[in-house]
Amino acid sequence: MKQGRLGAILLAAAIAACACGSVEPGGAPSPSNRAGPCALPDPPLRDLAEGRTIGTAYRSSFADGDRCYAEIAGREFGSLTTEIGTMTNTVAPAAGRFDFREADAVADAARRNRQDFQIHSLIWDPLDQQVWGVVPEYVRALPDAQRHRFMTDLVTKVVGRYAGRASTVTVVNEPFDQRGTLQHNAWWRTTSGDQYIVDAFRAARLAAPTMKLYLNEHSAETVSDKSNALLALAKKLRETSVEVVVDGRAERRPLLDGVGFQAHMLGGADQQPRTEDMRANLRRFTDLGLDVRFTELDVRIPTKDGRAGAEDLQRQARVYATMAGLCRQIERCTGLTVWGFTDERSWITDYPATFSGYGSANLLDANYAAKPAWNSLRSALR
Ligand code: 9MR
Repeated sequence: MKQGRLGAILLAAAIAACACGSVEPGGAPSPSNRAGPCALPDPPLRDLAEGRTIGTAYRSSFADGDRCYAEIAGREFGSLTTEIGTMTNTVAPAAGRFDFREADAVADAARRNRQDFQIHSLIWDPLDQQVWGVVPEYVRALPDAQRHRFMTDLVTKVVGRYAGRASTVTVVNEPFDQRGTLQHNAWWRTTSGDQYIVDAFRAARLAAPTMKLYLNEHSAETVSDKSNALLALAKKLRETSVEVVVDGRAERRPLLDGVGFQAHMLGGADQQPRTEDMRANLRRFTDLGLDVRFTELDVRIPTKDGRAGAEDLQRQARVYATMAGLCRQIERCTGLTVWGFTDERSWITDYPATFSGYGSANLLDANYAAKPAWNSLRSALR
């Protein structure tokens, strides 16, 4: 929903009248003051998930002029993840120029709210979404060896900058196609094989030895050709180690700590994978001593003129609860990150052509009111 001038005036009036739990400048949000348009039931979501972090993707530009976005993100979630802040085109928009404003803004918001900070999708080149320009043209134009050097430098710079601030980084995102073949993208072409992945992880480990390093993939929640390939790569990275210095002592650490399963789920009738199938798949990864996490959870459902029906909203609520319940059952599941929390600000509604006939994927509606999914997720975490 785009804000017109009238919308902006109404929003400003709502903010002026808003008595909702306030985020003091430089302070943590107050969960006790929960009246007003940004209110949600007590206790905050982040307090329900014992031993696990329930986080959200975050964009600082969404927070500007939208008090409920900033307030709910700060109050309800235990972690903030850069939605775009650590993408190549955001941090390295032009040759020789780095721009950390967005990533710093997310890190600062997390610090103010006493949240975990996670960085995301460093080495990623989505072949099916080249229009997004995640890998800028000047990077594509580099000869392979120079692009490889650029890649390791980028990882070193970004991970090094947030060492001690970010708990976690998804170093490589979506390396495989659906058949489990490595995508022949701009990063792959630097080594014509999986060596670029090993090199990116090595650079990350050296830049921040104690940061949790994750490999991230979509549509790999159940056993499939793709998740088989992901498992083999995860095993290789887990079995490869590098010498680092931690607390003044030299030690060897494996290149991989965890695997992120994006969990962009579908909530239409008969569209959900069986929980047992997901559990069996995730166990294969935790058996390697790896953590797992749902890193981009959302559940898109059929919509007509942007509206979802009651049955689909209920089914969506069950999918969110299933994913939370599944994570609770798996000891090494560190939690989940929702890929946005309101239908007002969601990549699903931002790109309607990609998900024609689907939408309404988030926990709160476009007015920040709780959908059935919000309540079912809370119940599943208790
Ligand atoms: O949600 C993100 C969207 O706003 C950006 O335009 C896009 C390109 O930077 O990236 C989206 O996030 C993606 C994530 O980083 C990786 N998995 C798929 C997500 C949705 O495309």
